[in-house]
Amino acid sequence: GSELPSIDEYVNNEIKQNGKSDLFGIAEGKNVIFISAESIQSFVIGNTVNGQEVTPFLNRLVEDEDTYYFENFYHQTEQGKTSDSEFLTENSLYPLPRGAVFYTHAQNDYRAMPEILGNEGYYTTVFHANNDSFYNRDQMYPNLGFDYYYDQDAYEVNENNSIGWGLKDKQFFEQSMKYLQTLEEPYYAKFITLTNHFPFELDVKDRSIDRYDSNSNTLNNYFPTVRYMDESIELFFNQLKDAGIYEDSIIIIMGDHYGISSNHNKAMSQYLDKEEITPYDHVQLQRVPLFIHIPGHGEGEVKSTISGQIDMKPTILSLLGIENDEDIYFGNDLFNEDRKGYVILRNGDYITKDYIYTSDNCYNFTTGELLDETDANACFEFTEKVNQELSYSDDIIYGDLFRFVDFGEEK
Ligand code: GP9
Ligand code: MN
Repeated sequence: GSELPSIDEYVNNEIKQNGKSDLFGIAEGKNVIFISAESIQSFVIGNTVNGQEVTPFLNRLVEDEDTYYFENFYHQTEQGKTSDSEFLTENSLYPLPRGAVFYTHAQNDYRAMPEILGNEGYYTTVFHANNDSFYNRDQMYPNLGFDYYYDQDAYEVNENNSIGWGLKDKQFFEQSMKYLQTLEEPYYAKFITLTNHFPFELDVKDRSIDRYDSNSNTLNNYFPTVRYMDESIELFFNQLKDAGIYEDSIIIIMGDHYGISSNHNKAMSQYLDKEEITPYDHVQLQRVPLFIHIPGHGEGEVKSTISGQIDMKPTILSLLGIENDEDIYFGNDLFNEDRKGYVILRNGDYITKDYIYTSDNCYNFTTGELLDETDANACFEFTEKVNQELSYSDDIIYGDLFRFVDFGEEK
């Protein structure tokens, strides 16, 4: 493995951006309400099933003048699924190629966003109606600097208000409000939804749209549960407005990882009206929605920036006007034009504005066309950087390298 000084040098030269974005500090002192949206993929946004919109609320949010919607935003998770997406978001480091870093490296030193925010006077907390030891969160959250975790014990859960993995999302948001209203501002509050989880079970009375019709029950069931989540988030927005929290907050909604695996490619190709799901299509299906909603901002738009979960920490800190120059991380501020120009999936695939690299092939990003060897050369040039970046991130975790650095904060 590498030593920290060489990693630091690499990050300074290759990853860190020059200057600040125009949005630096635009949300200074505001609450951050972060919704980790279970298993939602971008292909449902703006799409229909049986002639009905799948996500009417989120579709309106895409168009909202206070929202930035990122249409080329990729999840970068592996086996640790939700916990990997949390790890990426809080640390701007990659999760591990195997297993869940939340389980295997929960005792490491990190320099996570909750800790940084805590040093800036923020109260930091997670809301999620599951057992606190699931994914080792009871160990990992305090280590990442979270002040408190409202786990399943904070909620009234019974047979009527739960399905599948537990408390239904509408109940989850509603029951969270009484806690949210007592938090000292400013706060960073992460809400992790649960209902839109494989195998996408939902009571008939909670289904606002019909299931799809294909050979995959998983895909068929997916649409009504995605719609249910869309409605839950809409209700939550209304509750935030009613409670007077909305104006003092920015609201971020991010998909955590895919919901429909490649086992369902046949049904997926039917739904998307394609002959087959190519390796290119498979990579494009790893896009998850990212909404950054800044009440009163008025300048929101749809962004095509090639981006991923690794970018969340630098982006949020920049919006809040927090300098973090000494830190070591692998993402970029989404609103700063000076970006490294590629996003890496955890299996080594990567995406640039021109290319998609997957299983030793390169495709034209826009057309999906497979490139021959000559045309692919410019694409293959990224491979070395990509592997270097992943292995540096892994070295930090395997070697617990941050225990050797004082990032200048008080502990
Ligand atoms: C578990 C929930 C779902 O608490 O976050 O985890 P997943 O199976 O999606 O990784
Ligand atoms: Mn998940």
